[in-house]
Amino acid sequence: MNPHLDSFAEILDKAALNRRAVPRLTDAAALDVPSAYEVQRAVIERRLARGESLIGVKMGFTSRAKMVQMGVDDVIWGLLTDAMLIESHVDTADLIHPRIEPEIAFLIDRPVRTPADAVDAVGGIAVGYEVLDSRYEGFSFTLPDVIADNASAAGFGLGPWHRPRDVGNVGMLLEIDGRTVASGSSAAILGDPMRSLVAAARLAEAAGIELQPGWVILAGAATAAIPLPAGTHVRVSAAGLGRAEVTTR
Ligand code: 0L1
Ligand code: MG
Repeated sequence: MNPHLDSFAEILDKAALNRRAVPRLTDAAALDVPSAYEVQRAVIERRLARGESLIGVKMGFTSRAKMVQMGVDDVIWGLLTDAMLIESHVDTADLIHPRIEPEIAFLIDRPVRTPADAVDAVGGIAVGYEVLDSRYEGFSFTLPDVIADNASAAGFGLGPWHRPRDVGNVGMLLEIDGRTVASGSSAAILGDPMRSLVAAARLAEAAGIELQPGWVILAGAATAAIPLPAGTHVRVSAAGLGRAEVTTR
């Protein structure tokens, strides 16, 4: 790998490990989207070298509002490792400036080699949440910056899996300490979260990665991401899918 790109991966990996935000990479150097994905991959390789394993992917910029905000017309993705899976607690001291958002998640139960395989490969659907934590100062980035930073992925949690069903337009809520702080419809996710799954399969094919049985695909958020303070109880829910909960310390 280009040593220049590898040094970017080192900066982002250290930022996450040290919980210290860094300036945007693009403040100091040019970075295009393909190179940014190389940096992302090198960040993940560092995690895998520490014993983590890949367990899925997360889709980003899946709402029209976020695409317009970033001036892009396509989704991005990041990779999920087992160390990112949150069971019931998250320690905000392990993170820089975390945010949380409600997600629809798909469980893959057979290999997905092309986008045509995606829909039939879904073995389960759940409501979940994603904890975002940009490694950049001020949670501020350009498109290549955020791609390099693994699409701000930090953690995620899941509610119970349900048999595949239509989740094209289900109401979703994000509550903190019993107060609704955001609400929306799964239709905010590319019009139907299933489209995000197909997009994940397209990006996977382009990257030469096969989506594996057992992998989780976080399709995207139905609402804006909300800052995640310590000492709170968060609940996300989606009509017909139940809920997922997390407590922060
Ligand atoms: O998961 C997402 O849609 C977010 C992608 C990265 C941008 C951000 O951190 O808001
Ligand atoms: Mg997300």
